[in-house]
Amino acid sequence: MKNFDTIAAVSTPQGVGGIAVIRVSGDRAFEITDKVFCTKSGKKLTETETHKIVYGFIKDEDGCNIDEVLVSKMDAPHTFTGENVTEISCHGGVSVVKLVLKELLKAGARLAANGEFTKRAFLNGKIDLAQAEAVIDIINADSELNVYNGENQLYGALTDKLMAIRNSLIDITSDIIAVIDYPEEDITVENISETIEKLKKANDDIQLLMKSYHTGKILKEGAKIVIAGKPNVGKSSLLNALLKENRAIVTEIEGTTRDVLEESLEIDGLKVRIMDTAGVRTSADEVEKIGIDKAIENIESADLVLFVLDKSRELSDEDIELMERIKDKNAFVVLNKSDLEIKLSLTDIRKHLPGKRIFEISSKTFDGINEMTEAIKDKILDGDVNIKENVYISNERHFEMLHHASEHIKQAVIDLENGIYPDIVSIEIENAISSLGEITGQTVSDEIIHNIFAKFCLGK
Ligand SMILES: Nc1nc2c(ncn2[C@@H]2O[C@H](COP(=O)(O)OP(=O)(O)O)[C@@H](O)[C@H]2O)c(=O)[nH]1
Ligand SMILES: [Mg+2]
Repeated sequence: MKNFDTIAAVSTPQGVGGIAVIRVSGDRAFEITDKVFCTKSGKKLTETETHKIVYGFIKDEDGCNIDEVLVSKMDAPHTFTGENVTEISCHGGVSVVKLVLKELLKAGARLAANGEFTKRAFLNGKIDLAQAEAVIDIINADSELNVYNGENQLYGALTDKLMAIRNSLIDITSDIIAVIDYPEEDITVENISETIEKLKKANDDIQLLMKSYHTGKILKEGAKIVIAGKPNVGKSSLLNALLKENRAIVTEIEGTTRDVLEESLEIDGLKVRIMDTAGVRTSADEVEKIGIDKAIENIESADLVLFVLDKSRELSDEDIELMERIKDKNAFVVLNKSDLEIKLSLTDIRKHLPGKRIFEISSKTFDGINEMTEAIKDKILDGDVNIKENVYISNERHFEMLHHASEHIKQAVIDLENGIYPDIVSIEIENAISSLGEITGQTVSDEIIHNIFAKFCLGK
């Protein structure tokens, strides 16, 4: 454990609540807390067993009671920060909390900076950088599946995978260094092809992690689902049906929705961002035209398009034009108004959009909505049913570092195949190792560490 000063901060959110927790961490955590905390028996925290909860009062300098509290006493190193920690649970009023913290600061603690508790956990070797970043992800997660991903990363699932790759690269480097050190032991063709195979395997493992970034990003940011179709097919009604509330304005007047309306929704723990767009048609109205252009832009960048058709009307040129646009996109065909008489021919739709899944729904009676919602989730997660158990790259910094590592390994393979000197090859591999180390924090600069923890809020 490194020797830092003792810090304190409120770890629960600002505002009024039943209780609030103030955390104190550092060598002098017990001694400082003892200065402001009194128990009935007079027993000090310094004399209390570790990992016990003690009842008592926080008092000010004049000996007046500030609050009735419970203090958790935890000895280093079995704490979040790896240091001595006390956690004071007091009543969750804004002024009470302020007073308790003020007394702790007077008693010798320093107010913690943003993320300083987690930073200490990292600096004291309790967690690595990827795990520290998982703490931010868990705190910021706004969907259930994203919480699971953060927890898996926090418990080391990503670290373990990175370490395995890193260790294999270290083995390869030592093989190569042996060749450099003992050139008299000739490098055989078998040796080289074996090394190349090992490097390719390491690269495959990295590629697998990089591929998981697509899902990781969707878990974190939510998938973008765009509802598209010509006017009056029931796009806004579908948004409302999915949200189970009247969010978008629905009328029988064509061109009602002129802007893009975005709403978030959780499907079985998966966050999706659903956009209702202006109906695509040729319009003379300037404002509607802008809305239509935006709709088209959103169709282009969607993770999934819900292409809505009105089942009670025959296909029009506008429908067919839109079908052309979404033909090669990830899209479902949604035949809305299934409660009305059918005028649409499925064969015609299949002719224009072969292979696309077709759902028959009614935004009025909600028929078929649940089946479609489930299918949306499956489609977005690409049929992956083990989301809760797996770990997905969800951080752009991690993705970039994996990319660097992969490039260095690929270069090492090319060099070996071209008979380049082993010392040059080993530099490539070392660069790959150091890129992986930037994810876990083994080779990262102070500046990056600073930037990561600055993103935390106070008390974390
Ligand atoms: N019968 C029936 N009418 C619907 C259904 N969905 C929408 N509508 C009606 O169709 C009209 C256009 O709906 P709206 O959601 O504004 O369409 P948008 O222009 O595509 O957004 C409105 O009068 C809705 O009440 C449905 O499933 N069944
Ligand atoms: Mg609309």
